[in-house]
Amino acid sequence: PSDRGDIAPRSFNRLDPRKLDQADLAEAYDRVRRSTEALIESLGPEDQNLQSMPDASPVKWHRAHTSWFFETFILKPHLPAYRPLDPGYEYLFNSYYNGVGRQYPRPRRGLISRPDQAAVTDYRRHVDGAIQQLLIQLDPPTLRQLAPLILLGLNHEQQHQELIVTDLKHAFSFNPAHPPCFGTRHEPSGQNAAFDWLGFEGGLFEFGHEGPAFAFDNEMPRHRAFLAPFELGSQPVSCAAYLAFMDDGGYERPELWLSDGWSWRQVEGIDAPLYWWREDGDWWHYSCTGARPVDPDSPICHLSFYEAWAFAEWSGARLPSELEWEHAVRALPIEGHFADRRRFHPEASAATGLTQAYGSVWEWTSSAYAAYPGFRPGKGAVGEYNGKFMANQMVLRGGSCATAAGHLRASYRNFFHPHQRWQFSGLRLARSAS
Ligand code: AVJ
Ligand code: FE
Repeated sequence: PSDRGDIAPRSFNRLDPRKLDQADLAEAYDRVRRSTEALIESLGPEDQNLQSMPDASPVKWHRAHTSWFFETFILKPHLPAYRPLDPGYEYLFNSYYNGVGRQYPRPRRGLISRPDQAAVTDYRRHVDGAIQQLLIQLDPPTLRQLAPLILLGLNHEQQHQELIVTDLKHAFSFNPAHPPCFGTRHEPSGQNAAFDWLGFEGGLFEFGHEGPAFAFDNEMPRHRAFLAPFELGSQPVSCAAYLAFMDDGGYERPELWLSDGWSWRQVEGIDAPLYWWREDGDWWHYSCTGARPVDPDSPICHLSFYEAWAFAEWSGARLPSELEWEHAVRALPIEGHFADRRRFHPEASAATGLTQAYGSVWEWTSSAYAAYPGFRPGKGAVGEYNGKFMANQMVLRGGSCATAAGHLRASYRNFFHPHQRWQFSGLRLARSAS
């Protein structure tokens, strides 16, 4: 299957970018770009233009914007002979980089029928050709300098692969026929091992990314922090546990909720996870493979931070801090249920110990998304990538069933606003050791 490009390369994110030669970079680039196209292979032009809410973007826009990223940050500054395919794309496909210029308003991206799907495919090919040309032309020292930026472009594309899945799932959920959007197989999920509490000793530990391999700037600098002894749930919270919270009036009891969460629940009329509905007394949900009965053993997902927090409160526990999470998973291999399994829905796991830390569902933490001590965003427009979002969002850890394999690591910090729940977001319980 590797010739279809649908298995994401695992290695380039684990190596020192300065040790990647021209052929390594060309291969990594080619495989990541082709894996985007393999993901959307079965989608038609109408599918690719849907935008269901201001937070989400059309598939077609994601395909163009990821190309724009390479064009803006690599081709225009570093390939003198580069000619943009269309000068208007600079404005149209700029997401949020004020240092590059003004941007077409995000909530109206679904109104752009032209460039059409075929024109966006041409744009991707144009950029791909120019990148491959740049890789051939540059001398090895210049290539070594550019390699971190190329890896940023590839990791950016992997992030947008996940957004393609979550954004189109959101759009398709409005279709009363519940057509499948992604995922080639649906299998019964099996049973979980028994839930367990796992203990961790406290102490002074190091956090954040270390070493030469790729990481985003928000995972640095590496720094020390103190943890009190704590315990973590052995597995992500299951649908069965969440149903018990719902049956116990979890959505009707303000004492379980944060004030902002309770207001959000009331204003939005929230009484179940996103994509859930009741049919003849049973809970169903829209999954990427279509309408399914809720499976009690699979991890709960599509929760907001507010719902995760209320559930933890109801359980007599709490959410882990992002540093507790990082410390607990540090020694684990980076394996799990990622997008390469093409299931696009979390499943039960019979494994014991600390399970499903990576993949399956993003885990909300109690940590506000903020700069690590000494953090400085990079210079220039590309410095807007992560740093300027460090207010009013919460950190999620571990990746999901829609994250590209090879994209994650222990120090990886995802972030969303506390009310947002269209990502594959769930939780794992924590408690302070007595
Ligand atoms: C880290 C997932 C919150 O969705 O804006 C995409 C990823 N950054 N392009 C986002 C991202 C730049 C980012 N999240
Ligand atoms: Fe982006």
